[in-house]
Amino acid sequence: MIRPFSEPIYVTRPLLPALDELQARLGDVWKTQWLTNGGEQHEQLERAIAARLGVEQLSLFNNGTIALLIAIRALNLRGEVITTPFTFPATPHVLAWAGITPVFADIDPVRLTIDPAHVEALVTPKTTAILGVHVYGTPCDVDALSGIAARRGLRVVYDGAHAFGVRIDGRGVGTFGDATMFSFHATKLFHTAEGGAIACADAGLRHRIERLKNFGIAGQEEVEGIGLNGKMNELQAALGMTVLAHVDEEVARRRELLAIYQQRLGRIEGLTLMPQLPGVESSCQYCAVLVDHARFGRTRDEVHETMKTYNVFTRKYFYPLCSDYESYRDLPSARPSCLPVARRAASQVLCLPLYGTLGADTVQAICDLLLSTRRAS
Ligand code: T4K
Repeated sequence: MIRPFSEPIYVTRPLLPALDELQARLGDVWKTQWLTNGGEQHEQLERAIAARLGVEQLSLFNNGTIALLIAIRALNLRGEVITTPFTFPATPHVLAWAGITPVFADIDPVRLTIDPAHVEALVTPKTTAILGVHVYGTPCDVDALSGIAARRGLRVVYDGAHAFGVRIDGRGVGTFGDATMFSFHATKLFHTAEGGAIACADAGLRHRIERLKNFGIAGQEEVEGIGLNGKMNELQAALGMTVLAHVDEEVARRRELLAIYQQRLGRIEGLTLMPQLPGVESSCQYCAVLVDHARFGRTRDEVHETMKTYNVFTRKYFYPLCSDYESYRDLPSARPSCLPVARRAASQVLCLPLYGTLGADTVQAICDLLLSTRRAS
């Protein structure tokens, strides 16, 4: 018999190093009396993350959303940008905040990322860029997207909120396209409670990004461009340095747990786990499973609700589709008939609990519970 868990099990929990490790770093911050505007912790973290991600230029931010907003501004994107509806609201919202119309393209049925086969037909004279999302850390088809961009004279920007540490054939995912955003929110593999970064290859772009994230200030008596405040502070950076020291252990634990999910659920009729693409090193950010009602015997929503009654809080990342939000649903590209693959994914997806402190036994019990939902009447 399956019993409810005594404590709630969430989709994720933040990596929290021992408090004294953080205290030691905070002691250093206190000594400097320097709390923000690019202090020592910030500098250390920026260097450490650039090295870790294998990117040339990296700029830290107070969160991923502002980072993406600033990158879009620094690239001077306008008009229309082709993006995916299968994402967190931040992705289309930054476009809309920048006065850009998001144009939704359908997604690839395996990767669940923007489908290059649908992108080209959506290009118009107003299109300035493609904004892909590496959903759950599965990279977009970066080669196909850069091919389209080169042919049509477009920029490519990636929302890599889930893709910390992802590599494609050994190359950091942040080296593809013109710029890539990473999120360091508490729910991410690597985090600074709230935080983010933009990676890019072009030093000139980095310079514009740095300026725009600090109000456009070029000197004490000079302001260039209409900037915002996107700075990461020293407390966030100190937390980041402490967390970074433990990311490898966290990834190793998550890999073990993902292997259990794979072994227990990988061959079950009606369940599809996200693919491990050849040559791709994963971020182990989420454990997403697609539940096919006809073949599994239960809908995704039934599984979600049943698991909740056992104290397991799975999440429907990403339902509803962004194209169904009130702000976007009247756009021509938001028509449901244009986005059949994304609609199916949004109706089937469930993110299962995945974090380093989740025990292997708990994952086994979560699998027992999920599989038992088939038999429950
Ligand atoms: N692009 C994409 C593709 C994204 O997924 C995101 C963010 C962004 C852009 C924007 O990046 P940021 O501006 O956030 O840097 C969470 C996160 O808040 C959000 O960052 C993330 N994606 C999204 C996928 O998940 P919610 O509304 O689901 O969070 P919440 O508060 O329900 O947390 C989920 C679970 O995590 C909780 O049930 C328990 C656990 N949790 C959460 C927090 C905040 C903790 O254990 N401790 C915590 O401190 O959005």
